[in-house]
Formats: sequence, C-alpha cells, structure tokens
Amino acid sequence: MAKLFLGLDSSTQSLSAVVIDLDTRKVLCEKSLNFDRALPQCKTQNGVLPNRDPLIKHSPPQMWAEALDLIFAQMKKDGVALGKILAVGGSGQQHGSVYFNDRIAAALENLDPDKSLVENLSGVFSRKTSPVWMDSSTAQECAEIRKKLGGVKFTASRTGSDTFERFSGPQIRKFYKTDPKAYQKTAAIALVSSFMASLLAGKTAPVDFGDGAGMNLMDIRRKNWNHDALKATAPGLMNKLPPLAAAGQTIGPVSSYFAKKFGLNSEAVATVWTGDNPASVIGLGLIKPGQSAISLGTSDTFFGTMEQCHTDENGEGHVFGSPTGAYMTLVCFKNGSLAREKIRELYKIPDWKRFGELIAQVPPGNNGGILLPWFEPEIVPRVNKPGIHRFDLDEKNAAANCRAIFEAQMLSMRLHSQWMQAAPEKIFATGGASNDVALLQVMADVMNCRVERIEISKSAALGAALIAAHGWLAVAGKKSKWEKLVAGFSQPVPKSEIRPDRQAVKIYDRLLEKYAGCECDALEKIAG
Ligand code: XUL
Repeated sequence: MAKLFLGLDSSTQSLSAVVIDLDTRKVLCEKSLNFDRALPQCKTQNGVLPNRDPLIKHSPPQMWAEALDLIFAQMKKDGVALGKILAVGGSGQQHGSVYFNDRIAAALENLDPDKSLVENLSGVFSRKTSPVWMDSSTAQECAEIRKKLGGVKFTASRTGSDTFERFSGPQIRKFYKTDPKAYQKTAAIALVSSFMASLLAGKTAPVDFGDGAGMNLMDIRRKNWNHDALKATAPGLMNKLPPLAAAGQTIGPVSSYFAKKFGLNSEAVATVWTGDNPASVIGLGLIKPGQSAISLGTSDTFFGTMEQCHTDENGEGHVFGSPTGAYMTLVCFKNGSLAREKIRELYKIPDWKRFGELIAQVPPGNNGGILLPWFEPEIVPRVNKPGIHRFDLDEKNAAANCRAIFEAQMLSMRLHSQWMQAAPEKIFATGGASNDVALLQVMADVMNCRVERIEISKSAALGAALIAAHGWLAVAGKKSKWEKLVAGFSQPVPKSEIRPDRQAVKIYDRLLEKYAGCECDALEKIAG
C-alpha cells in the first residue's frame, strides 16, 4: 500500500497543502488558498484585519477554520487520494494565539459534518480576534515580563528568546491586562498550529517544542512550561495551556468530521503541528548542524540548525526546538517581501524581472547609499515607529533605491545574526524572491558565502508532511533516520549556485560598519 502523508501550512496569507508518497518520494499534490481572495467575507488584507493602529495586527481565527474546510473540499473535488492518507501533520505561522471559553472541548469532540467548521465553532471563542506575529503592540508587557525574569540575557537563556512583542506570552499578558473578564472566561489558549491540529484531531492538541519556544513561556532546555515565565505573564495561565509534545507525535485518529465529509482515511492519525519555520527546516532538508537558509517570504528569516542550545545574549535572535529533537536558530525581519513590494510600487516598476535588471545596473555598495526600509514596525532591530530612512541616497534614483533595499536587508541580516556563530559553507535561499539572480548575488556578496537556491514553494507544508511521516513510522515500529526521510524531496536547483565576488565582499565588509552607524542614527532619531 502506498504511504501517503498530508502536510498543511497555515501561514499569514494562505493555507497550503502538500501530499507526499514516501515510497516514490514524489509530491502528489500541492495546493494553496489565499485568504484575501478565497475568503473575502473575512475582510483581511494580506491575511490580517485592517487596523488604524499600525502596531496592532490581528486575524479572525474563524478564517483559518474556514480555509481548512475549503482546502479539503478542493482536494476532494480534485480527486486527491484522501482515503489513502496515513497521517496528517501541519505547521502554522508562529506566535499567533487563539482564545476559547469552556465550550471548546465539547465542540471539538462533536464536530458535525453537516455543518461547516465555523458553524461548529460558533460561541467557543473568548477573544474575537487573534494577535499574529506581525503585531508589535506589547512593548510594555515585554518590559514587564523581562524585568520579572531578570533581564534580557536571563529571559533569553531560559525561554530561548528575549521577550518580543509578537511572542504569545506578552500578547496573553496584554489580553489579561486590557480585558481581565474575558481572560478569566478563557478556558484554553492555543497557537495557530495547535488550533488547526485540534480541529483535525477533534480534541485539544499539544503545542510542540518548536512553536512553544515562540511564546516566552517554555523552558528551552527542559522543554516544559516555565513556572516563573507563566507567573510573570498572567494568573492561572498553566490551566489554560495545553501540554507540550514533540512535533509529529500522534494525537489520535483524525476527527470523523474529515472522514465523513471529505473521505479522509478514518484510520489516518492526526499528529502534533509545529511552527512554519521549524517545519521549513525539515522541508528544506536542513538536518545536519550548521546548515543555514535564508527565506525571503512575507518575513525574511535567517535560520539554521544547532546541536547544543546557545542563546543570544543581546536578545535579538531566537532558539526554537527543532522537529529533529535538536535546536534551530532564527532571526526574523518583518520588512521582507512587503517592503520590497512597496519599493516596486513606489518606483512603478512593472515586474520583478525589471527590478532585478535595475539592481544589476548599480555597482555593489550602491556608491555608499543606504536605505533603511522600515515600512512596517520592525522586529530586528526593534522599531516601533515605521518609516524609511535614506543616507547618501538620491530618492529619485529608482535603480539605486531597488539595490539599496535588498542591500540593507542583507546587511541587517549579517549584522544581527553574528550571535549564531554560524559560518555556513553554503546558504540555501528559498521563498518568493529567491529566483532573482541579482538578489542572490547580493546575498552571496554580503554574507561572503556560496548561495544555492532551493525551489520549494511550500517548504513548510512539505516539512509538515515529512514530520507526520516521521511520527507515523515511529508508532508503526519503523523509526526512520531524518537524513533518510528527507532525501530526495528537497534538491537544490541545478546550476543555481552563486559564488561571492571577492571585490564586492570587500566593499560590503566596509559598508557593514557604515550600515550599523546609520541604524544607530535612525534609531536615536526615532527615540527622539
Ligand atoms: C518567526 C516569525 C515569522 C512567522 C511567519 O519568529 O515571526 O517568521 O513565523 O509566519
């Protein structure tokens, strides 16, 4: 019998599905559903609800449930062999949190296939909207929790990260402070990942060690809820959180809702979901320590694997649990693809091909011109007042501004990832913008490292399917090594390797200092 596994990825802007055949190492189905387009009734823009306050970014949790119904309906319609799926896994945008009253357990157990998921979930939410990773409205709560935990270094070494505005702990504290009654009525809190897994399992799903580390609530080394962090966050929190478990661990058989409604194999198992970044580590095949990747997506992230837990004393980067049982490092920049799109719009550049051509017209280092592209509040470095800042850069020069935005993004990545002490032999580039050779040359030159493209548009969903397969094999007594499991699924694009240019590397080595100075100046100016 074919060994088919389904991986889903509930990201900021879309829900994706990937079905893999483990024996033939083939991806049988790849699907994606854009929230704004497929669910206009949810009224989101790029997956989040418009808000007058640029620091507040929430999404309606019903949207994720509705998208799950829709993607299963589409797979059924397309004749995807849902009846042969052995296990379902998944990943979610990290940090987003979902809040329920005490009706949630019964609702999950009794999902009625004659109703939609949204109808089944009617009346179970104790908070109407879910704060997501783009939210930066909790600076005050971050400071309060950090202080109680003993400062940046201590917070990072205990929970894997300093407190960050988007992390679920500070978000939970803000909810408790601003709406204590609703907090009190909250019986359970989930992450996007564990919410979706709960729907599939028809019961409360654990949070995994990858996504759990994005909350400022989990002890990164012991992998349990940290008592001091819970206490510093909100009262009675322990009773509202699900247990922690490894990604891919079996929760139980899938809910009969999916079997009856969409023909999903009723014996398929629902497994513990993880965050999109930990799932991408697997989807990209980054199994060996020291392997690194740059993902150019809604957010730009620089991540890699790490054998022993080593946290960032300055508190800019993160350590999460990796689905392999080891650790992963990550630095996340909010002004990723949306910032590149803003520049494209601003200079009326028709397409990305032209954008790349313009970049190639300007020499490396942009004649010293620098652009800090903080269109949205930024995570690294922390910027709460959005805005763009130009230094020695002519605003009217379209080509120089196109080059400047990507140079700044890469210089910032180099500057703020030094704590990882990673000297990768090669960086794998992935995500939307990674098919632009001009951009990848800048990446190779700034990072002084060979860059190779991996073209897996749905690396998180693929990773999620592989994690589910790993969990299923372990239960079936056929435990598989990660190297063997991922082999054949994520091959770099042939002949896509780009080598750093020695002259350009020297230019960027010098420019890095100027960039760091400009960043300090701009941050001082913002602080007033
Ligand atoms: C990681 C982060 C983002 C989201 C995007 O810390 O905030 O990469 O996971 O989905």
